[in-house]
Amino acid sequence: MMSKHIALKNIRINDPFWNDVSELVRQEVIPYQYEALYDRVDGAEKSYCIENFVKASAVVSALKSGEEVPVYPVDKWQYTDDNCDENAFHGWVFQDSDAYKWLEAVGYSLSNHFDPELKKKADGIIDIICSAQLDNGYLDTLYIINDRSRVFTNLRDYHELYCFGHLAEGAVSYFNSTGDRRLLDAACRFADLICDTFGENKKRGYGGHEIAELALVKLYETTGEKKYLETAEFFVNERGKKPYYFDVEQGRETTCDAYHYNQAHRPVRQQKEAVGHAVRAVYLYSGMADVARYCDDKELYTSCNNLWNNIEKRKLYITGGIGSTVDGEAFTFDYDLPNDLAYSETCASIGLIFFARRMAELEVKSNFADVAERALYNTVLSGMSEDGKSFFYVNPLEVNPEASRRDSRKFHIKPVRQKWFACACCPPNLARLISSVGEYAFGENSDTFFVHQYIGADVQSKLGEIKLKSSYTSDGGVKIEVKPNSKMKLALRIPSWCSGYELSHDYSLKDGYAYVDVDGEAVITARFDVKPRLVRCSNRVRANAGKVAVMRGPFVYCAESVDNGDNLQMLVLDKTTRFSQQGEFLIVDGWREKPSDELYSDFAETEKERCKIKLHPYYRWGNRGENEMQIYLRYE
Ligand code: FUB
Ligand code: ZN
Repeated sequence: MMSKHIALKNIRINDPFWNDVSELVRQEVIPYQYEALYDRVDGAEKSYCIENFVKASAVVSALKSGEEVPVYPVDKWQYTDDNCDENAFHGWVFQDSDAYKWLEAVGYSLSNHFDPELKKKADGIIDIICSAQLDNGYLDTLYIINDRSRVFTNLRDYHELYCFGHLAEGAVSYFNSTGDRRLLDAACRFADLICDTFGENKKRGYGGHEIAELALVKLYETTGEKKYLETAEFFVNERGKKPYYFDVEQGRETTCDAYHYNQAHRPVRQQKEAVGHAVRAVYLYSGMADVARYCDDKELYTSCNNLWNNIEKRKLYITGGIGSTVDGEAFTFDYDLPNDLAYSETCASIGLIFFARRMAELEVKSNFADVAERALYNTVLSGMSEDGKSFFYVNPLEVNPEASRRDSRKFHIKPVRQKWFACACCPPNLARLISSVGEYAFGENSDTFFVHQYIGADVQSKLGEIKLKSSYTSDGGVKIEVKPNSKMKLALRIPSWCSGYELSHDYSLKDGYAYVDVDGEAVITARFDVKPRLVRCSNRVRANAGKVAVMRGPFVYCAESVDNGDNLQMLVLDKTTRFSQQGEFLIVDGWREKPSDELYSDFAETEKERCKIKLHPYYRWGNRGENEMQIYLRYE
């Protein structure tokens, strides 16, 4: 059964938990990131983002007036003050995308809460971006500033199609909330150039970092222009064919299987296992699901399902994180989920939520929204500090600050959130996801309104008015007032973690949703049992053998040394424990082993003493200074 999410302009979020988070994004994160785009944040790594657009705009003016424009190299991933001319492009090759993601977040935020000052700032950035676009529609500051003759010559490594994707997503968001077409027109002009450049009997390329696929579909949805969908379909279908385009563009022969990192090792319809760079993967799979939907492509849908199942059943951290290794920021192999080496990039969980929504729209089954919930309430939220001023890129499940400092295999594991990153993909991604969280919560089709996430909101559905009040995150309670236009169904997801629930009305269960018939105005209440529980991980996951995790509702909990002392590995949880709650903490009984300094000795039971173990929601960890953290604990 197909469905579609509800457009943000028809949703007013009104939720005790999410109001706080989205206000933090609106009042702290968005203004902070605006300053970061202009490199005005003390102590933060420089982004050069707006600076590049300004330089590109100067190049465009110079070209228009027939002036000679210098050429600089286009052979680096990161251009720094040390390795390039001061007038050349600076930053990472995908630096433009930070501005686009920020604009996308602003678009969503304005549709929830109109703020003329913020709109003025966004309009200023849009002016600069539009002035940096070449006459033929091309818009990527690296090549505009450094070398116009080299555009689209290295699709594998350089991110022109990726930056285009973010431009298009930002433009659609901004247009939908403000009606302002300028950025949308710029995105369409770039899209037109891309459609003219790539396809059958044209360049047979596709992006090394996917996203153009899903972005072209968004442009198609917004403008109705069929060629955008056709080019998205072309990118999806062309990917991984031999000879590999990434070899062709380098003038090399294809001699063996390669490009797993880019999910281009074989045609996507033959891919069953999620491989390579995790963010790229889930962005691609999201685009595949979009194309499967609009082209009614059953075979492609089967591939999406296979890839989804591989992630959900074999490669997903309990926190909704994906990507088990820093090496290529990538998936590894089935059941390989190390806690202390995890990559689990914030962007990857965000991309997983994109994929989940598209899968749920193709076929409403609760496992999609279950996974989205896992990612949302754990890895995504942990990506941002409580004051909205610092961020995690990597979201490990176990941290020892000394290891992060001294073991190069763990240098990517930061024990405290960072102010900003030169490669700042995650913070603006977080801002756009949180500002549009309503789009992931609800769906509709011709006769059913779906509640995927229990986020309090007033929703104008085409089926009627829905007012959802939620205390889901604290006591599992939900109240839904429905004013239907005519007979309809309300479908409520039964969270997979929930062993007991009550619903005020009769219902029938299908694929994890409770369907309630609504005929006339109704108030439906539900309560999901959110009592804390112990969660077991498959014993195929080596890192977690003999250990257990604690969850309450959608939240994963962790131990931090600030509450439990150092050496969290010496804690042992009493599996018969009764949990008690102390504010945001859960208290459980357990033992603390006495340290034993002798490296090896004859076996004897380890001495231990009774203790209370204090657990904190994972998403809030690391907000009280540098300290150890551990999700999985041993138990007896
Ligand atoms: O390559 C662009 C972005 O930078 C990726 O999505 C992230 O993983 C980071 O590598
Ligand atoms: Zn990221």
